[in-house]
Amino acid sequence: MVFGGFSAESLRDRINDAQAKVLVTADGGFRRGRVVPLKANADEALKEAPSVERCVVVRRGAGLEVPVELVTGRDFWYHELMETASADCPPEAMDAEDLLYILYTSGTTGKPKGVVHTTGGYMTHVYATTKLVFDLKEDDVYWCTADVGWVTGHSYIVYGPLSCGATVVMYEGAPDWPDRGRFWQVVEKYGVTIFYTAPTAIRAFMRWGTEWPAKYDLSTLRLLGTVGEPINPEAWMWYHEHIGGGRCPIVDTWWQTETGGIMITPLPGITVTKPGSATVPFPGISADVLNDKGESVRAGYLAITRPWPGMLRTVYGDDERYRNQYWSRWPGIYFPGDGAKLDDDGYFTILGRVDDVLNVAGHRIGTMEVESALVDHPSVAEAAVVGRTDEVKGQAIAAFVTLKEGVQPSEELKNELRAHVARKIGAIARPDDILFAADLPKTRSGKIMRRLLRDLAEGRALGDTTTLADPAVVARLKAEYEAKEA
Ligand code: 7RM
Repeated sequence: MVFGGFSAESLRDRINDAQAKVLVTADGGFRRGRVVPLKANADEALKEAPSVERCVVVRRGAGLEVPVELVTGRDFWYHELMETASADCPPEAMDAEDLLYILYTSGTTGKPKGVVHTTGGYMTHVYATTKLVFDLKEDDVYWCTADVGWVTGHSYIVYGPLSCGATVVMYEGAPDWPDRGRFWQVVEKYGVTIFYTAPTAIRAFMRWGTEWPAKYDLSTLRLLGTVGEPINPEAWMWYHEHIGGGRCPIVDTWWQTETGGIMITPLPGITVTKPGSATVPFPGISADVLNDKGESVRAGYLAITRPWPGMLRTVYGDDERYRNQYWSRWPGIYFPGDGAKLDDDGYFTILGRVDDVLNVAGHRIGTMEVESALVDHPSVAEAAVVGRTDEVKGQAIAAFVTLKEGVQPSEELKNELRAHVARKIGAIARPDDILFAADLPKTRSGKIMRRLLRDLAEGRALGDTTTLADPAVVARLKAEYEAKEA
């Protein structure tokens, strides 16, 4: 499964890594009143994805007019195949450890990791967590606003709720189209009782003002959830009051593509919540906060100390990367890549990534992926990408770029580079800030000092600069960055 907003190149790379034989896509989809040409995008990817033998195209339906080219012998309309298919389709018996799906997620290198989930453990995990974390009952109407292309959609729109037999709202589109009341209109229309979304969305709703939710009847809601990034207490309180009417518990759920399902979360009616804390591990999950030596501490790295049913089984085709990335910091203990605090009550507060992975509006993006896309442009010599705090998105992408000899910096070039990244990866990775730099701050061994670039992007005082090869470089950059802000 690949997120529909990814570029043709991202799709192609994922197909090639997985050596997929069949691609299922649609003619198009809708977003903000526009048509997204999914099949045309897939065609672009298929030009360099020779493993694909067949492509099945779902007709999205009424109102969608998008030209589609079918390659004879390779491409088939789904509805035509179904006309002649037998109605009798016995389910295939699977081994618990058979591969269920591969989902790509960003890591610390330029190459996304193919996270492997299997049939038995994953489904057990998402079934149990959907039922207990969302306190799912027969007459609930459950809505998770994620896109099915991400893990939240896989686990908590598709596999979890459907294995529970839940009534699920699936929504295709944006939260502000045709207007900013869209989500609340949907809640009212379908009588949604359980609502699960991301903090970045809540912060956008806060900006848009309370008049939007106030227009609709939200009294059917009884439980709210968040996922994807830390939720600041202010957003938590706003969500509680203006969406939950002060009566709905909020479950702040911490987990990852790799964990398959929810790991740290309150249980409604059982766990006393604290705004900003994901609270305690789900029953059966063992978590701790450790330092480099593997000692329990109050602030350090989040660690999962025992295996769990939904854990990833490997990185597809790369067992070595799997071992190195997740199991090598401490023997036998899983390292998720997040920092965390633990308080006297055993409550966890997740502090965010401790590696070169950004979390932009709840989407995981590797700084190296964006850097690779930038240096792929003919005008770019070198690029360094860091995250900076953004009030709504959590993090924004700041890129420091040095240009090749003879290339002049300009506004047009900035826009071209932004568009280039969107074309290479997808619109979610488009840099917010681009700063042309004469040079990047490096250590004497030539490593780019991202720490200093982060300080610059955040407008903070610069940390220790004594290991720099040339301290003048960063002083110049600081002046340039401040000039840009002014
Ligand atoms: C489900 C999902 C995983 C990363 C993870 C964290 C961050 C997710 C929370 C959170 C604080 C939360 N999968 N994260 N949930 N941080 N509180 N409740 O998001 O693979 O795309 O991202 O997201 O940094 O490592 S993901």
